[in-house]
Amino acid sequence: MKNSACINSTQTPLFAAMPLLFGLVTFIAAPAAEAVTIDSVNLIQGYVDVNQDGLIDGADDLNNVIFWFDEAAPVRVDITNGEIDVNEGGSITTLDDLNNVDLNDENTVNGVNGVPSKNQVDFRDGSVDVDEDGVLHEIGDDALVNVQLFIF
Ligand SMILES: [Ca+2]
Ligand SMILES: [Ca+2]
Ligand SMILES: [Ca+2]
Repeated sequence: MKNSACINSTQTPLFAAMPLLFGLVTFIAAPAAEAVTIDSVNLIQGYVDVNQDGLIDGADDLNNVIFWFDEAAPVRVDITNGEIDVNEGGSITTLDDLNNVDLNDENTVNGVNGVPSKNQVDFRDGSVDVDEDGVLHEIGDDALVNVQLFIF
């Protein structure tokens, strides 16, 4: 008796939720081919904190990120464990360099939150040299908040 009562009580909400489920399936399936999403990340000591939890670890992965560099050409890269695999070779090496990458972030500017600002940075050995001084992993100088990434 107790079991059948449980089944009945779960069946009713499931039927009620069917139109919502079909709607979700349609929403997810339709735009997949041409979807372009924007993800907001933080840069910490030259590493990419993809999930913005303040830690750089195995959760900080993001594939098929598009960066523009030299204000002209786009390049597609992967982010793995917070480092940038520029040549998408599957590992981070000294070949993962890119000069004059254009980043847009919504950092605080003159005390106003959420103001988009443009930053030109270099990628060196898979890390982001935000102030382009050739010194990697600096605590203050190689950091940015709310960098907008384009994912294709
Ligand atoms: Ca993280
Ligand atoms: Ca690589
Ligand atoms: Ca630096």
